[in-house]
Amino acid sequence: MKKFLFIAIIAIIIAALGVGGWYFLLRDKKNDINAVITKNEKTETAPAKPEVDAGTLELLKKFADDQDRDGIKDEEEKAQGLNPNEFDSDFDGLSDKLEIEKWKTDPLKKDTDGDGFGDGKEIIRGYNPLGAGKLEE
Ligand SMILES: [Ca+2]
Ligand SMILES: [Ca+2]
Ligand SMILES: [Ca+2]
Repeated sequence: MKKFLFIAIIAIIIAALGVGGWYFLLRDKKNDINAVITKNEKTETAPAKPEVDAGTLELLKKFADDQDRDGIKDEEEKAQGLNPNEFDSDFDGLSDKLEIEKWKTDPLKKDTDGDGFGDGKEIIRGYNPLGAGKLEE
């Protein structure tokens, strides 16, 4: 009777080890699958490393204080009542900088001389945006 009990206990221990081993094996496999899934997800969702080349960096630095990139700094545009986010504040087809420096037209007036034709239109057609007549060649 004692011998039988001993064998029974041994059998239970072996069975327990077997189940435990099976459990661990399964758990490891599950972990492996999870690891693969996580790995795949990581590769798929990993944000691309932003690659900013030297030229772009230089531009970003150059225009850091010039949102509309028209060559006039934001501060200066605000001081002059211009739109720092719009390189052509009056939408006449000429950039603020061109109007101020080249054509001497009003960057806030679409039609500086008030003749009914916008500054940009006049210049394209060869007319003087500051008054009567054609542009001097
Ligand atoms: Ca600007
Ligand atoms: Ca303009
Ligand atoms: Ca005009």
